Amino acid sequence: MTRTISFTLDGKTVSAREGQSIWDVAKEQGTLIPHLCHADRPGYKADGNCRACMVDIEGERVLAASCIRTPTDGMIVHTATERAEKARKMVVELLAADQPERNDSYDPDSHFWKMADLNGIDGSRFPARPLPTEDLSHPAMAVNLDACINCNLCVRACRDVQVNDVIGMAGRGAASKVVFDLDDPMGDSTCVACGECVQACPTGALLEKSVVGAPAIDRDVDSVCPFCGVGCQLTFKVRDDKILFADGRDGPANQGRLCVKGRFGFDYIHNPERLTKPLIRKAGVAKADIEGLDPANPLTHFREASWEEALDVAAQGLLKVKADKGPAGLAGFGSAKGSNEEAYLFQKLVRTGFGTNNVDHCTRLCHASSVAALLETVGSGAVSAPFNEVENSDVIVVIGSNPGVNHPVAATYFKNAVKRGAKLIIIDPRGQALSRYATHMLQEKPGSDVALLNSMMHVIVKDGLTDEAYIRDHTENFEALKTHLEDFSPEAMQERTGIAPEQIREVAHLFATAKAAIIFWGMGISQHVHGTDNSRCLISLSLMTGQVGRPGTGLHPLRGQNNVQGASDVALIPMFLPDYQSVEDPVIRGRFEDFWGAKIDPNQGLTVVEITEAIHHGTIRGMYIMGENPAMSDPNVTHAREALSMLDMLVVQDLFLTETAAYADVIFPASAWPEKDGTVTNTNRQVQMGRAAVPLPGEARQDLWIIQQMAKRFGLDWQYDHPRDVFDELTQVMDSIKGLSWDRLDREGSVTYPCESPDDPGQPLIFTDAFPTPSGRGQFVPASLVSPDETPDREYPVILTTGRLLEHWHTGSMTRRSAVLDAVEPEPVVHMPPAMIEELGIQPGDYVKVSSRRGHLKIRARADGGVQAGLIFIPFCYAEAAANVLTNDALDPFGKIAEVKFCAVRVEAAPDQAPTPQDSLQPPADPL
Ligand SMILES: Nc1nc2c(c(=O)[nH]1)N[C@H]1C(S)=C(S)[C@@H](COP(=O)(O)OP(=O)(O)OC[C@H]3O[C@@H](n4cnc5c(=O)[nH]c(N)nc54)[C@H](O)[C@@H]3O)O[C@H]1N2
Ligand SMILES: Nc1nc2c(c(=O)[nH]1)N[C@H]1C(S)=C(S)[C@@H](COP(=O)(O)OP(=O)(O)OC[C@H]3O[C@@H](n4cnc5c(=O)[nH]c(N)nc54)[C@H](O)[C@@H]3O)O[C@H]1N2
Ligand SMILES: [Mo]
Repeated sequence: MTRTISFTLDGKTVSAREGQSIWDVAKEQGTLIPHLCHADRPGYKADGNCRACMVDIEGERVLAASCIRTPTDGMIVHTATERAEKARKMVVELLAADQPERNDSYDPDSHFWKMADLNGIDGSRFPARPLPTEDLSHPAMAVNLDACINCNLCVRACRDVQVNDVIGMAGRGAASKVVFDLDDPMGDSTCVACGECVQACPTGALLEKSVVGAPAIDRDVDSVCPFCGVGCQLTFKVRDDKILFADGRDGPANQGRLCVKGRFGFDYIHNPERLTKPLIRKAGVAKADIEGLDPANPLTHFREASWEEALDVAAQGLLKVKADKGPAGLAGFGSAKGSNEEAYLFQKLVRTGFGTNNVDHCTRLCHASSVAALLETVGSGAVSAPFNEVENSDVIVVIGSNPGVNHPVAATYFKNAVKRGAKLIIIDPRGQALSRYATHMLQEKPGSDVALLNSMMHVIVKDGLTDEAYIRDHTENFEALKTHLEDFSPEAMQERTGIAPEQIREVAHLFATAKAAIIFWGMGISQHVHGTDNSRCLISLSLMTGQVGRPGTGLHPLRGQNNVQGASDVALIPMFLPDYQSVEDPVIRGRFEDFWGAKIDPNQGLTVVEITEAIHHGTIRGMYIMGENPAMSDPNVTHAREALSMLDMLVVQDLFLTETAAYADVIFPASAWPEKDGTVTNTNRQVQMGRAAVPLPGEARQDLWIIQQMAKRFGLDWQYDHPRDVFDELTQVMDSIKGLSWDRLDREGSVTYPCESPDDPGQPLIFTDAFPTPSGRGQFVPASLVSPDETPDREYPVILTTGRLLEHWHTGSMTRRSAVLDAVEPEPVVHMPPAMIEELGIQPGDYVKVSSRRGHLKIRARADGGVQAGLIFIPFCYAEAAANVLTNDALDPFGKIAEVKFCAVRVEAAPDQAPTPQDSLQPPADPL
C-alpha cells in the first residue's frame, strides 16, 4: 500500500500519494500552477530548474518549486500568495526578455506564451541575451535557440524518454546552449527525428517545420497512428483540412511518444498523386504495360469513370468469372492498413458473396508461421503480454526483430528497461540501432535460429535450470523434447550458428534464472521455410523455464501493420472464421451460416503465394485487392506480377496508382486512415478508436462504402450505415471482444481483449493459469534442423536478406509520397559489409548489380559494419530496385510464409551509370 499524506493546499485539506509533488496534487484539485521546465507527462522527471512554479509553504523562508517538492503531513501550502505570484511573474518576465517578439517568433501560441498569459506578462523590461542560431538543416524540424530558455526538457526527452542521446547542453552560464551530438547542425546529427523534443519544447525553440511562420492549428483530432502495430495514440494537428503534423497522446502503448513516421509522415494523404476518381483500363491497353506508366498521370492507360460504372464493371467482371469457373475462380486480398470493420466486411463479402474462402492478407508474409506455432502449442496466436511489460522484466530477448527501426516506440521502452538495469539479449545476423544498448549481442549466421535456440535449451536442461513445477503443472510432451535436445550441444551447433559455446551458456543461464524474462520476435524468425520451427523453439524455451503468464514474462511476436492483429482476428484469413474458429468445423460453420444467412465453402481457401500459383495454373481468374501492394511485397515478384497480368478481372482499391494497380482492370480511389472512423487492434491486443480528421479528396470514397457497394452487386442485402453497426456485429460473433462496444471504445479510447463484459477492464496478461488448448496445457514441439531453401553456391555465393528502413513503409506507396520521410531516405541502397565493397573494387555510393536465380537489379552500395561477411541487406520499399525481384518464394509448410529473409545472390560492380526502370524487371541474365 502506498502511504497517503495529508496537507493543506490553499486552505483545503487534501491528500497526496507518496511521491506526488505539490504541483501534481494542485493539478488534481483543479489548480494549474504555471510551469515551464516541467512536462507533466509520463517518463519525464521533474527538474525544478526554471522556478516558474514557485509556491509558498508556511514556516519556510524561501519559496519552493512545486514540481519537485513533495508535501509532508500537516504542511500548509499557498499557491497564490503575493510573494509567490510576484516571483513567478519575475521568472517569466526575465525569460521573456530573451524571447523573440511574440509575433515574430516561430510559435506565438507556444506553451511559454500561454504561461506568460497566465502570469499576465506580455513583454519584458529586461535586456535580451540574443542567441540567434537558427538551424533549418533538418527536413522536419526547425531550431531557433533564440527562443530557448534552457529548461532542459529536450535533453530529458532525448535522453530519458526516447533514449536517443543526441541532444545535450554545452557551454556555461550565459553561453550555455542546447547542442546536437558535437554541436552539429540538427540535419547532420544522428537524430532519428522522433520529434519528442519538439513536442516537449515549451517555447517553440524546437518546432515542426510545417508550422513555422503560420502556426495556428484550427483543429485537433484524436486518433491512432496508421503505420506500425505499436498503435500509438496521437492527435492530428489540422489546418485548412491538411494534417500538418501529429502529437503523441497518452495511450497505453505509447504514453505520448511517437516516431518519425507517426509525427511527420502524414502528407502522403495530401500528395497530388492521390487517386480521386474511379478508373477503368482503356480498351486495348495491355496489362503487362507497366513501364512508362506515371502514377501522376494514369490517363495514358486508364479512363475516368463514374462510381456507378466502375462498380458495375468490376462486379460484372468478377461475377462472370464466378459463372465460368465457380466461386473458386475468385480470390480477395483485404488490408491490414484499414479498420477492423473494413476487414470484417471484406472477408464476409468474399465468403458469402464470392462464395470462397480464398481470402488472405499480408499476415501470410508476416507472422503466419509464428501464429501457426502459437496456435499449435499454446492455443492462441496473439501476444501473451503487452510489450510495455518490459518494465517488469529483468531479461529481454529480441530475436529476428529490429524494433529501433520497425517498432520505434516499443524500442524506447526496451531502452528504458536497460537503463533501469534489465539485460537485453539481441539475436540477429545484423547489427542494429538497438545493439548499442544490448548487454548481449549474438550475431549468428543467418537462418541458424533452430540450432541456436535448441543449443540454449540443451544447456538449460543439462544444467538443471528448467522449471520442473511449471513443466509438471502446465505443459505436455517435455520428455520428447528433452530427448530431442540431446544432440544440440552448443559445441555441436557452433559451426552452424557461428556463436561461441560460452556465449550460448551465458545467455541460457541468464534467461532461465531470470525472475522475469520476455521474448520479442519478428520477421527474422518468421520469414523462413523453417519459420514455424523457429517459433516452436521460442515457445519451448519460454515454457521450460516458466517464463510466461507472470508480470514481466511472455511471448510477444511484434505485430507489424497497424491492424494486422485485428484483421486476422476478424478472419481475413483463408482457414478461419472470426476468432480463429476453423472454417472446416461443421458446427462452427453452421453457426456462421445461420448468422450471416449464407452458405460458406466448407474447404479452407488458398493463401497469398498459393493464390499466385493458382492464377498461373488458370484456376483463379478474378481478384479484388484492397490496401495491399503484392506487385511489390510478394516474393519472386516478377512471377507474381505475371500472375496479376493474367487475371480476367483485377479490381484494386487503394490510395495511389501502385505497382499492383498498374495491372488492374478497375481502380477504386479509397480512404486513407486519417479520413476515417474505425477501430484497430495493435500488437498488445489493444482495440483502439480512430477518428476522421480530414475529408476525402475528390471523389474518393470510404473503403467501407465501397465494399458494401460491391456486396450489393453480389446480391448481399447489408445495412451498415456507420462503422459502429459493423462493430456491433463483431462483438456478437467474437467472444474475445464481447465486453466491448463502440461507445465504450469511443469513451475509453483503448481496451485490451480478451474482454468478457462491459465492466471487464480487459486482460493484458494471459496464460496466467492455463492455456486455451484442449488440455489447458502448453505443448512442447521439438524442431529439427532444416536448411534454408536456397543456400549460397559458386554461382550465387552471397546471402541476401531483406527488410525495412525507419523512414519507409513496406512498398513505399505511402512514405515515398511523404516529403520528410522521402527526403531522409530518397534512394535505394544495398547495405554491404565494408570488406565486400573493397573486394569489388568500388566506393560506397557506386552502383552494383545484384542477381539471383529470379531476377536482377542495379543499386548503390552502402558500407554497413553491422552486416556480416557473406551477407547483404536490401530494403524492399523502392520500386526502382525492387528487392522482391530477387527473393525466393519457397514456403514454410505450416505457415505458408515465404523465405524472404534468405536467398542466394551474386554481387558485381556495375558500370558507373544509373539503372533504367527495366533493370529491375527483366528476367535474370544467364548466370554463366
Ligand atoms: N519503418 C517501418 N516499420 C515497420 C514496417 C515498415 O515497412 N517500415 N513494417 C511493419 C511490419 S508489417 C512488420 S511485419 C514489422 C517487421 O519488423 P521486423 O520483424 O523488425 O522486420 P525486419 O526488418 O524485416 O527483420 C527483422 C530482423 O530480422 C533479422 N534477421 C534476418 N534474418 C534472420 C535470421 O535468420 N535470424 C534472426 N534471428 N534474425 C534475422 C534482420 O537482420 C532484422 O534485423 O515492422 C513493422 N514496422
Ligand atoms: N522482401 C520482402 N518482402 C516482404 C517482407 C520482407 O520483409 N521482405 N515483409 C512482408 C510483410 S511482413 C508484409 S506485412 C508485407 C506488406 O505488404 P503490403 O501490405 O502489400 O504492403 P504495403 O506497402 O503496406 O501496402 C499497403 C497498401 O495499402 C494502401 N493503403 C494504405 N492505407 C489504406 C486504406 O486505408 N485503404 C486502402 N484501400 N488502401 C490503403 C497503400 O497505399 C499501399 O498500397 O510485405 C511482405 N513482403
Ligand atoms: Mo508484416
